[in-house]
Amino acid sequence: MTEYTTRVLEGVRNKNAHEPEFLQAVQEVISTIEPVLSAQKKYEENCILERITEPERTIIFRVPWTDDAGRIRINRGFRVEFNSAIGPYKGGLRFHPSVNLGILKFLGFEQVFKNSLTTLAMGGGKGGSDFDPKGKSDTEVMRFCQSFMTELQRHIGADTDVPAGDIGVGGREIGYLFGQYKRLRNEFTGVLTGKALNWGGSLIRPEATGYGCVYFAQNMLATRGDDVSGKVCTVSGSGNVAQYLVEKLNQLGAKVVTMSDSNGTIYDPAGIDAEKLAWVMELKNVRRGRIKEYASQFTGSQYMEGQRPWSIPCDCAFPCATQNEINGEEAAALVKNGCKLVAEGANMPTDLDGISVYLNAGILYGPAKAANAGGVAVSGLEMAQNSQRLNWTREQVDAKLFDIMKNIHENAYNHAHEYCKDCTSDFTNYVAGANIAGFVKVADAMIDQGLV
Ligand code: NDP
Ligand code: 2IT
Repeated sequence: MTEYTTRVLEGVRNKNAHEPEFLQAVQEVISTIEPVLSAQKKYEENCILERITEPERTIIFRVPWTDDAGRIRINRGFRVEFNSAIGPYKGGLRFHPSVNLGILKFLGFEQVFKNSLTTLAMGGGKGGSDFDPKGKSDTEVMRFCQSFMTELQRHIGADTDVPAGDIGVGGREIGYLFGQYKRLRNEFTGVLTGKALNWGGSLIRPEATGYGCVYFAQNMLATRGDDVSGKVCTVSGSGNVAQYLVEKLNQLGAKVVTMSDSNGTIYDPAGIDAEKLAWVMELKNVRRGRIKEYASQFTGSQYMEGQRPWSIPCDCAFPCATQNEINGEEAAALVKNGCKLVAEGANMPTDLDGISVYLNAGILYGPAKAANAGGVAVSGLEMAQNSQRLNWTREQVDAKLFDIMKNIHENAYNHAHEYCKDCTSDFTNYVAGANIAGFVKVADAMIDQGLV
């Protein structure tokens, strides 16, 4: 660490001591972009690190609603508008009981660099609530969303801040949120992404994060003359990202042997093929059931209560559930069992120890802000279609997503090889490459726009 980065990190730690996930995300970025900070003094002279680690604006609000029994419930709502140097704030909303300011600041901070990598004009933001949609009726979810949007609407807009989905926020929630925005503002605009196709959504948006993550993995494998066909893959999660990631892996001839939820993991050595995946989609999206039921449905599979998938031997691992779901020991187990690639569909699923394990082992490691950027990239394409009042075809959007992921890989690869001493003809430090590439674009825009 240099004097500058040590000082900034110390300051961030002092100011945000009670936000461990935010500190983790900041430490990962600051410790890897040092080569560019040393080469280009303008960033230090303009106090870019001090500024980029402070959200431009944080909104915290009360969300009152009534449940089906008529009882009054109160949740806390948030929107962290982190950085608008390269475009309107853009990023998802998370509804989960674990949500707090520190978690949304980590997600908003990551989003700044991720959105920069997409090549589209989007700043970074994130929001959500400690509301738990599990076990709630549709009408309860609707009343909650309406109350949440009643406050949020005064802070967002198609050219200001454009939220989308994340954990616990899918098509149903985006629908209720959009309906309330339109009612209060009397405007039909692209203020949210992830909309349904019949009222302004984009084809491929639901698929985009999962598909994009597999495209990124393919690009990494290609640097070693390899591809995913025939690979045994472990996947965590069974939500939006995991489902479409499994779909794409199946299409490309890989075999996926695990999926999970917050209660446990199912292991199916025969592979979760297209037919079984269709059953999982119905289970999770329509019946809103638990992954445990898979083991009773499909013989030869087993349910591992309270366990994550990382002890199962695989060639490639795709964490698609949540932050810090792979620690140092689990990363070491993956490597020991022969895993050659980790591509992150979730945000910050590997902790700092786990990342060191991957880098020391020299495996192909695609960090979240590069590997899962396909979701927000297609959100950017949804915004473009809304502005044009036109809809592109499935093939057009998928081709653009494919090119964007190729571009992100190339950009991260080139920045890694330009700046990082540990890169060789056979090893690329994509963590540093993605962080540096994402940082430079935002930092230069901040300098251009003066001290704001
Ligand atoms: P969903 O709500 O659709 O699915 C989340 C999945 O992760 C569920 O299987 C859920 O299990 C599991 N999960 C959630 N929290 C935990 C936890 N604390 N421990 C273990 N498992 C958990 O969300 P998404 O698929 O949209 O999001 C998954 C990840 O991908 C998140 O990290 C998100 O930030 C990231 N991401 C999402 C994008 C998108 O476009 N949706 C874009 C880029 C990243 P359960 O049902 O038990 O809660
Ligand atoms: O983490 C993410 O990139 C998302 N949840 C998607 C954000 C978006 O605006 O589509």
